[in-house]
Amino acid sequence: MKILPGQTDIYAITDTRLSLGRSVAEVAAALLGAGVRILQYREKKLKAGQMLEECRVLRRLTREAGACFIVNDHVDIALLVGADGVHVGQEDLPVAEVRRLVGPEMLIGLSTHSPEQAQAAAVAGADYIGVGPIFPTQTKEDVVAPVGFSYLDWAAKNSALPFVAIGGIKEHNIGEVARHGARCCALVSELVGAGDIAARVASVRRAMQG
Ligand code: 3NM
Repeated sequence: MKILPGQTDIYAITDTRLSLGRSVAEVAAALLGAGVRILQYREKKLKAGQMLEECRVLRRLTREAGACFIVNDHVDIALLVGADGVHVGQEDLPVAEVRRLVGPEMLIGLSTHSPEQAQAAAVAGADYIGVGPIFPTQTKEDVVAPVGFSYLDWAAKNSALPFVAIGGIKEHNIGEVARHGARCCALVSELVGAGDIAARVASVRRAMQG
């Protein structure tokens, strides 16, 4: 089901390496059971065949939960499993070319790190953007320097597209991110690395509101 950042508060992203030995299916089921409505599959170190199998499972789980399923980077896998969207970075296939492959319906998300990139994303036809990294993060390799709140403040005022704040967002700082205008936050390690994922989703949500 297509759901955009801004229509929901939490955007969860998988990373099996941070999941305390649990499978991606187990983690996804816990996140969806806790009411997460956008789930992105992001596994950087696996072979395409294994990614396809895992994405088939996550597609079924997200469909049953009425959630939105996004695949990171791999347009081919997104198409094969009938994902709701694909998310790309600045150095992946350009958004306009991804659009030619996926057609008009599939959501395209683009990671951006500056106002210039946000404006270009809108021109290129992205449906939403990532705004980050807000804080330092260990989760993404080759990540750019944190943009702090300056780019987030710009996005909150000026972004033509729905946006999701990302990068180092935790229960203890998400309230501040929300106060800077983020209506949707993406979290990786804080959610998939929690012993009790349902409890963590609930406490993160409370912290975001309050
Ligand atoms: N993209 P965590 S930061 C996947 O700035 C990703 O575009 C980023 O992981 C960006 O919540 C990031 O564990 C990693 O810090 C976020």
